[in-house]
Amino acid sequence: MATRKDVMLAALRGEEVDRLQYVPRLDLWWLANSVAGTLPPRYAGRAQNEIARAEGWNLYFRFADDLLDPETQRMYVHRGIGLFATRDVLYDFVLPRDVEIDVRREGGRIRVEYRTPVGTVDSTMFYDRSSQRLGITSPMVVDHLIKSPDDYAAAGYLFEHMDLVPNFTRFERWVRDELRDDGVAVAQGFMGASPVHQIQRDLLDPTQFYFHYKDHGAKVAELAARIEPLFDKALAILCDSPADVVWWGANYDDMLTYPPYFEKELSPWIRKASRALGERGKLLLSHCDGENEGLMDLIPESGMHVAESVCPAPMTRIGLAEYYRRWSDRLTLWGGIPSTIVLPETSDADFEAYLDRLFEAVAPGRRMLVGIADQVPPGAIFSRLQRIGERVEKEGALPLRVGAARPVGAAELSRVGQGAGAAAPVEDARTREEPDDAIYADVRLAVAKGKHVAVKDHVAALLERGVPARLILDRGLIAAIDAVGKRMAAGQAFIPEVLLAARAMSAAIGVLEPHLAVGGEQRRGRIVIGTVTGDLHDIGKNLVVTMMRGVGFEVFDLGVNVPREAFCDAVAEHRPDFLGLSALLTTTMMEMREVIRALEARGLRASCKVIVGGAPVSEAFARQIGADGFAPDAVAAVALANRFMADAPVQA
Ligand code: B1M
Repeated sequence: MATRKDVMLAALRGEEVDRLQYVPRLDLWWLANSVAGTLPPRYAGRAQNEIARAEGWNLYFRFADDLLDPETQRMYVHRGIGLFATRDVLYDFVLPRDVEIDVRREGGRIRVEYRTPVGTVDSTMFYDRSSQRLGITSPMVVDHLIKSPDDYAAAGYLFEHMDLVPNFTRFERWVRDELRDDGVAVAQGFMGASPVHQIQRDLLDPTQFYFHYKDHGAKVAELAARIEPLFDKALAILCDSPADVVWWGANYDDMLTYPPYFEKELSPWIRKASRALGERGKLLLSHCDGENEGLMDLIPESGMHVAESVCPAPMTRIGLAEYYRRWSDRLTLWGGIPSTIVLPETSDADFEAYLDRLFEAVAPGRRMLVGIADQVPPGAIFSRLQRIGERVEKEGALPLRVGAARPVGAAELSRVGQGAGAAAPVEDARTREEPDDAIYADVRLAVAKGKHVAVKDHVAALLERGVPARLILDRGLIAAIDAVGKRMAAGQAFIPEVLLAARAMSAAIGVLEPHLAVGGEQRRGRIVIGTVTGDLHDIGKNLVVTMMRGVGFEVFDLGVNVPREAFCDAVAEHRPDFLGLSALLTTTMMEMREVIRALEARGLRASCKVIVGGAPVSEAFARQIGADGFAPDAVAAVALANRFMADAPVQA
């Protein structure tokens, strides 16, 4: 008789199976609720796969190890350079003998220093009780290995002299003892799909990566070339291994891994790894949990066999029907249920309606595994997980009947809460072309091209010609950054372009600033900003910071995981015009309300406007928690702040 594993594998391979497979991913939910003591009462104290077995669900075993246990921490100690020693890894990595390693722990921080013969590099991870309560299953890197161009040599040495030795024993033991035949064991390859992506994901601060990629492209390429033999070796081991499915690459997103970059730096490696694994009868699975609108053709063209954690509208812009229509002839989709619909914020009726449409959206159902994407969140209503299982059982016989094919999410294509007016073009008198605008052409071009050195010369030249600083700012710099921002909002420009333009803008403002002050110009405003406590996502927040700085705001960036008291202290100290709060998790967005309450309790609420943003945040939510404004993206955040400044009474 076919086991669960046989059927799941067949479904993943795109072979005929008699029904849809339901494979929720429980690790985050399980960890957070075990720690909080809030697992459903009959499952108190039970392991995540025991729960899945008891419910009759297929197992998808990702780890939820106790990372506060020092013994377990050892498996993650080199997480800062992207290496794990967990049971799903099929090799041991052997670090060069002449590299001294120093590990220091302080509070939740683990700092690892690598002293190589050509220099010393270090990275710091963070994991504490609160991370565990949130269900976070791997330590987060908070200080990256490469901090300056000087660090490339030591990083290169480390990777070039490292070795990988096959070790199938712990994987085989894990499969035999824990997973058995109740699901598919996915072996862990690299989280980066290619050496360059590995540098981006693990070795550099995510925002700095784009600057390094532009400014130190040769160094990035050289480091990638030094990492490449390790990737080749890992791939060879994985090809020879007992694994049927290999996880290769994670967290694609059309902003982060924007289309031309994905095509140049990631696709060739995914193609190569898929081909090599495919020839050995294995599947390459990639974690595709991000916004894929701009990657809809590139992902299937990359040759990957399975796109896992596919997270459709309303959490992203693409509905499930479109995903299935455009991808299922070339790869297997796994996911399809956005995690927000199993949360109490979604009504029972909307939850059921989503499931009604799901079966139509993925008809006839081949090459589809139903899962919650990216995974089951801590606050999930357990009975909804069961309900999905029941409906898949009842209605999931294949081939699914093609119904009236009402595409899932068609009405929800726009992201939740894409606020009215907030994304409207930034249009004011300054951006309009004037006949004499030609004199600002060099400044504008330099900003648009991100030339942060050249732009200073162009600004200085205009000042020398006697052009007033205010006009250079308005007609040169701000006009240019507005144009870049609009291109980004229209999907024609990508993160790096915006970051580089904003950096050029900042450099130019440095030259202009003394002249603006002499002219008694009005200051552009001050903002304190941070990602709320429990949330470590900072790429979007950093983009807001860079744009704000770019247009001349004075920014106090408190970083990530910021406690509410720290926000209040900073507001009391800096007296900003705005407090900016960012959150990317449905579990942490409620913390924004707590920050606002804390401001009220300290008598600081009236002193500044509170602006909120982040993927799950919406205009309605902002109103509900008493924020003053919401911006769906960095461009809108600047526009909103500018609007508030224009409305504000002139300061004495
Ligand atoms: Co995470 N992650 N992640 N993650 N991650 C999401 C957010 C998720 C939606 C993925 C999914 O389910 N499809 C999901 C959250 C689900 C939910 O709660 N609804 C998720 C999860 C579950 C997790 C973990 C819990 C996973 C785990 O541990 N098992 C974990 C949580 C860690 C923690 O924070 N406690 C985690 C970890 C990570 C990585 C470390 C791997 C990495 C973060 C790296 C970093 O930030 N330094 C990561 C990434 C990259 C993502 C996705 C793929 C991309 C996020 C991103 O940077 N987008 C994301 C998927 C998604 O969003 N669809 C996902 C690009 C960025 C430019 O956009 O951040 O939206 P965004 O910012 C925009 C706007 O939102 C806005 O402007 C920005 C620029 O235009 N904006 C503001 C943002 N802040 C603003 C503030 C403002 C105004 C506008 O005013 C103040």
